Amino acid sequence: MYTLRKKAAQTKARLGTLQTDHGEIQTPIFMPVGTLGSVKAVSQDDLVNKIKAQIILGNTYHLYLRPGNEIMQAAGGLHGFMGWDKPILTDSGGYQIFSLSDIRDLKEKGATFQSHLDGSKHLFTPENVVDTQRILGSDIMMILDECPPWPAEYDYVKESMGLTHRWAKRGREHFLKTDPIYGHKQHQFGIVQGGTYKDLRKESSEFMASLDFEGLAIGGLSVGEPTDIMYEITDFNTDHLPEDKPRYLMGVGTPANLIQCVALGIDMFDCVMPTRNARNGTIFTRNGRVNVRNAKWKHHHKLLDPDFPSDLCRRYNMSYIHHLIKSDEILGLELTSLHNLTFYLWLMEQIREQIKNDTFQEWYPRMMEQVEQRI
Ligand code: PRF
Repeated sequence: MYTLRKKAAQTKARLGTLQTDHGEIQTPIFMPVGTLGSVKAVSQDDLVNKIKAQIILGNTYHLYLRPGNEIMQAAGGLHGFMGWDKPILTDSGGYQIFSLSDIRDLKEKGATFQSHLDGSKHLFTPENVVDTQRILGSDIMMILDECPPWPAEYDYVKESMGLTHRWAKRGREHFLKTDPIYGHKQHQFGIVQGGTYKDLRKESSEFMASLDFEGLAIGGLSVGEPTDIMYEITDFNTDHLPEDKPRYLMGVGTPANLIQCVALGIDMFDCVMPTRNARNGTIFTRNGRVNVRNAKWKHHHKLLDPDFPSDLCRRYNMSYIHHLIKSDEILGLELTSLHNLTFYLWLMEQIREQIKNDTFQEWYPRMMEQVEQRI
């Protein structure tokens, strides 16, 4: 499904395309997070027409608990349910079980957990998360994995990685034995674990590559470790991944993280940061981060960045945006969410242009600094 179009000369940055039955995706790409079948505060029309999202992410854990597989199948999958006809990637639920559910019990068979909604008990296995993602009809599904916390002891991470590997093999076999439900092709990505231990990362990369997934993700990073360690492990990890498969760094990150990790050979990203921060009043711009709650904006009767292609930048003075966010007005959440995602997707487009024009190498260190300024 992946075609490598170009490799940058001085960095490990790559240009490529991902082919799905719901359309082609230009990489490197950022995927807006739509956990519950909705990118929070943003409509599907705005995702397509204003943000120019090429693919969005959904979560098996949430959608399995509510509305549940029966409703999802009756709707013809997540595409039909939410009225979205572009590509969708779904995470398996492994990570969310650990971050959200109450009691969990990890066994060879799978992960038992109690719903954060009503306390009901459920079992996710490597096989049944494939089945649920068949019902969701995502274009790309993820395997069930365990993401160890940071820091974690070597022996714990090694054992956890072993479990993820055995689950990966079962998940891949089940995927290859079963068929899509709705007539469009589905792809499955493996997830490399191994914490911050390089020998484990190497072993995990080689193991996941041996199962011949359509793509490979780097999991287990951005879980609290310092940024320089996240970069170091990402850099090491991409050296051990096959060139002809897309690489997806899960749950990353800030605008600077995206730029740096493209330079380290990553093709795909997702993160709640642009949408979650938008709701707290943090917006990202090409000139740095803005906290719109800051009193300094109260008297700023001007546009923030009139040439930037978001509604917030073009039409509304900062004093008004400050007022909306301070007053918890729904429009404030909509405008900041729309803006941040527009910025993230704009940034990825810039990155692709720079790689295309052989200017990425000179451009990226400057841009990393610029986007992390506080204004
Ligand atoms: N595994 C899965 N989803 C994830 C992660 C992971 O390790 C992360 C880690 N940053 C985010 N989302 N399945």
